[in-house]
Amino acid sequence: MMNTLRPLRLFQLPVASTRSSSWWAGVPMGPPDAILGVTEAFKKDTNPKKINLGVGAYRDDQGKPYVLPTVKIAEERVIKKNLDKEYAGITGVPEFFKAAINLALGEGNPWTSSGLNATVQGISGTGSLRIGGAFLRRFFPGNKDIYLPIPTWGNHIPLFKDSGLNVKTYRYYEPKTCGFDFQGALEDIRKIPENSIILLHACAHNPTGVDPKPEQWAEISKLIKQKKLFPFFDMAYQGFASGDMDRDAAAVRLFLKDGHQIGLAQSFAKNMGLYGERVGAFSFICSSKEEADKVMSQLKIVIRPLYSNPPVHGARIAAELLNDSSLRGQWLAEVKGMADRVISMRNQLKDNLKKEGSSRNWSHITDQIGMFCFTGMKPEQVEKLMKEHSVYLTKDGRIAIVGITTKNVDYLAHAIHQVTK
Ligand code: IK2
Repeated sequence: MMNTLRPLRLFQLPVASTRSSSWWAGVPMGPPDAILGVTEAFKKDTNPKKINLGVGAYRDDQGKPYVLPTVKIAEERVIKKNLDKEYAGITGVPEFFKAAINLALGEGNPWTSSGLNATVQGISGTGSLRIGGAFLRRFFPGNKDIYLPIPTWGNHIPLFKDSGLNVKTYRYYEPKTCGFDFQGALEDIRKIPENSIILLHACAHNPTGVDPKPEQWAEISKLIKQKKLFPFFDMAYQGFASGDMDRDAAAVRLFLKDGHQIGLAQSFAKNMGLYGERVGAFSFICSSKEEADKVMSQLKIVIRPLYSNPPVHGARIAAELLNDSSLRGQWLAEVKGMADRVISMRNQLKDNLKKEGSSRNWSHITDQIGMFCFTGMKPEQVEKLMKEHSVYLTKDGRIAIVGITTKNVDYLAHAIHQVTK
């Protein structure tokens, strides 16, 4: 005889009587994240040759996540100190955020030495940008419009919208040359109404890998000054572009020398490999110490209801690294090593495409800088690359060069040639 008894449910969930009575019935399904969604698709692929060039996270030449040796040493030192786990202040770990802004502006720089900076620890680059966005929403005396380059890091748009700013754009990238659209950028910046905010990638522009040349930066700075715009720098890749911290911070320092007051978000995700530790800083450089003190007091009021105070562990590691001159020297060499590996992978990819017989001009692979290359591949070519070759990247044709290794570069060049020939 068939047993008609239902299995006994020990933990029965309360069931809403009708669908529409649920609080969340009206919540629509959201799309996967444009960048992190690529990793989800990659994980599901069973092809042993698969390559993930979606997210910008550095891999060593074995394709493995890389913990910098100096970060390991710094972390061991932090652990040996046997510190307590009390809350940091609202602004974070002072030894960290003071060293962070000096790394950006240079040791002994006139701005921090005169107390003109209001600097706080942020939750990596994203959280630091968000602090800036929230503060500008509340206090920016202009029109609350922020102009972003097209294209820009995908998260900038929702981040500034959610901060309550009006997101607008200016031309930046020229698809025909896969390079910087200098004239387009100048034309658009000229049209921006006075007293607006303009977002600038300090170096290694994401997603294009295209940066203005020093003389172009000089002209952009002059124009932004003339137009009375507020420059907000996002510096997520200091050291990662050229391997040299000072060179990568040149645009930020040039703007300050030109007399701008700036906003600056810093991330230590890439240059220290502290991705998940969420280490960053946000600063305003003000016109007087008194003004900086007032701004600082309001930054605390912005942060307190957001997350109260930031996590301490990663910031302590970064502080150890930045404040010990010998460890710092070793760290700088490691950053240079990462940047050099990226440059070497760019060269190998370009050479292998040539060997494959590609007649296309791939010089932008080596002209562009930083973690990413904006290949110029069309969405249908990207689709084919993923479906037929298991090479994963974002739909805009961006590849994270940091995911290329000496072992997969041949396969990658072959796959790119197949979809672009
Ligand atoms: N700003 C820019 C320009 C960034 O590129 C990033 C990091 N993006 O990395 C992910 C990717 O594009 O694949 C950030 C800010 C913020 O990074 P984080 O919050 O990790 O420091």
